[in-house]
Amino acid sequence: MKEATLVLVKPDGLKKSLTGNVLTRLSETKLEIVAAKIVRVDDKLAREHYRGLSKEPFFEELIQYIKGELHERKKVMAMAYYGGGAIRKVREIAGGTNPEKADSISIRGQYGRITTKGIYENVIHASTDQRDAEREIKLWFQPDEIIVDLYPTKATAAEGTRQAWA
Ligand code: IDP
Ligand code: MG
Repeated sequence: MKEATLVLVKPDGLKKSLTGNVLTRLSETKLEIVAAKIVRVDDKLAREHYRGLSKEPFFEELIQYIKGELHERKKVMAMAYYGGGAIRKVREIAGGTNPEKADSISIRGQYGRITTKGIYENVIHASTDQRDAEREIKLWFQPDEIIVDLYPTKATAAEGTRQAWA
């Protein structure tokens, strides 16, 4: 079954010019990129994206990290990848959460690091399961920014957008 997954190149990945490397590695999956953009992450988006981790001791640092406050460019690249087994395939190439423990040929194993302050700079985000993927893609993208119909939408009168997530 075809499914979609959210991929973020995090601020450390952009600062280190790793976008090309990440895209090349992900092209091994033969999945299709169906949405892509560069985003300046505000506090609301950061907290909503990582809301499941709000009780973790590293939460505030994580919010700072994803907003780009630890890297000079405050930006993230957001993409949706689409195809059979997309979530698992991308997670596999991304590697484990802890970049020091991640498979050494995974993206996180190759390019990630733990800072002296203990922040896991692990280059990319990848959705964990279908529920997370849907929640995250709807958070980062509007329906008309994605070239396939992933989830139900409704018409909207809001200025500038024709469709909203149902
Ligand atoms: P995931 O990104 O592999 O799905 P999550 O547990 O969802 O891992 O955590 C989200 C992000 O929070 C991680 O990618 C990493 O940047 C950060 N993080 C997770 N666990 C730790 C930790 O123990 N210390 C510091 N940062 C962490
Ligand atoms: Mg996660």
